[in-house]
Amino acid sequence: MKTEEVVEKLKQRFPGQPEYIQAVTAVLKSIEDVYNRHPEFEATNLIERLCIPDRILKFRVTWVDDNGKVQTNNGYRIQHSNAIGPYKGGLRFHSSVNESILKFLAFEQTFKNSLTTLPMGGAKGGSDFSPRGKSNGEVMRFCQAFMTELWRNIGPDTDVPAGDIGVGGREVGYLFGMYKKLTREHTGTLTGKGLEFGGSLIRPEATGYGNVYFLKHMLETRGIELKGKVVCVSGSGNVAQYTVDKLIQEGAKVVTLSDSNGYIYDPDGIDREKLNYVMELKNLYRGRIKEYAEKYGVKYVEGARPWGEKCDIALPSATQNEINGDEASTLISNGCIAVSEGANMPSTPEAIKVFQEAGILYGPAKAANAGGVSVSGLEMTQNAAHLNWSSEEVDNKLKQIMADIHDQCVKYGKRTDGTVDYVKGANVSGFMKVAKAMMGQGIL
Ligand code: NDP
Ligand code: 2IT
Repeated sequence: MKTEEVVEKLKQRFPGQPEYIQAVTAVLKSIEDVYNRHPEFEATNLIERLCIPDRILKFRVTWVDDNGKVQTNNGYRIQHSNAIGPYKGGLRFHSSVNESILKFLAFEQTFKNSLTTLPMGGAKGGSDFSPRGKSNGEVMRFCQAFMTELWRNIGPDTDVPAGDIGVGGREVGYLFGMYKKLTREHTGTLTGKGLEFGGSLIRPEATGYGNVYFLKHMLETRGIELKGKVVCVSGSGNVAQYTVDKLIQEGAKVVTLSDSNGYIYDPDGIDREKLNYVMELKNLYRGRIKEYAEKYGVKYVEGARPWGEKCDIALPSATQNEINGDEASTLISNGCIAVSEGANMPSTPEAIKVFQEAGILYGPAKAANAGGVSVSGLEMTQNAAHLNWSSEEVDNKLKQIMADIHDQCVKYGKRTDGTVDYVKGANVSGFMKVAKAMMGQGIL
């Protein structure tokens, strides 16, 4: 297998899908050596079977807005691979959603889920509908309409959707409600549910907490403490909020947050009271991060990302390709020693190159943000067993999973000089399990 040849063929077969090609290229580059040591993989064209999703569902979602106008959106579910378990992955509701973005996310999810040590395949879905600026009623009607199409294709042992950008507890609740009504079954077919109807404690916190646990393991390899470090976080949604929460507990100082309009810089650090304000602002009033700057009298920069601010650690937690090569260079020249990805594919290939050449600690998304889907897996287990675990129990399992993921990265990514290539480690480890599972099940 030659990465360039495989990628060229995929580009021609699937034109106009840059994010998908970007994600595939990055993974193939790091697994090429290992793949070519297994001729049995090539003999079954494992690489194409791995890169091309099992199935793409695309449907129209029709709903009525508050003015009585009939609206339509595109709905999707990409079932990438169920080699190691039922399809599993989030739903994204955002105006930018298209097939390329969901294909990259479903592809990445397959390797991420493999890394979690839990039996989950990979999937992603969503819509170009954005909940931003919509009323509760509109969001509910949209979710219900979306589910009237999706429900036949999912199930607790078939495909288990969850949240992602634009899909939080509110949306999962409405989606689950309609699923339950259509199937007349109360099963764990979505994760991220409310605590009263099958949700797991610690699921809202899991991605942000998990990223900080992973970061701490990376820092430990160099004997560096998190306490007292200055951190730039981007985004201000679910992942960003609980990243800040854990960083406050750890005694680090978070100086930035952002949304798609701009970022705030708070030199005194975001403390518990300010974080509570952000959570209320974003989750209850669905306001803009600019309002933080007005309330606390700090700097707000419209239309920019926070990477120009001086920090020791950067935790991108908003969206794909949010750190480019120039921004990565600025981070390095400002003294940044670690980047750990809460968002999926937030660093461009140029940015990753800059981080790796600088020799800083760089934790790629599929390892660093795997805590979210891991606790989703734990939610599935609790639902299947009809029981609930305590916060402490779930958090301890999450800590163990993040430690195991770090161990796998070290095992497969250790360089001859003793440092760890986390990109290679995560990709090779995730890939090997999926590849072996595929080989064991025949040509499908
Ligand atoms: P939310 O919808 O809760 O928050 C997303 C945040 O990112 C918002 O602040 C949003 O700003 C900002 N954002 C979204 N799109 C853009 C954009 N194009 N440019 C700049 N800012 C943007 O989503 P999550 O916190 O759940 O997800 C954040 C990231 O983490 C995503 O990459 C997601 O795939 C990833 N992730 C999420 C997991 C989870 O469990 N939720 C698990 C693993 C990864 P605005 O309000 O202006 O749109
Ligand atoms: O990208 C991700 O891992 C998620 N959005 C979470 C998926 C899940 O099934 O919990």
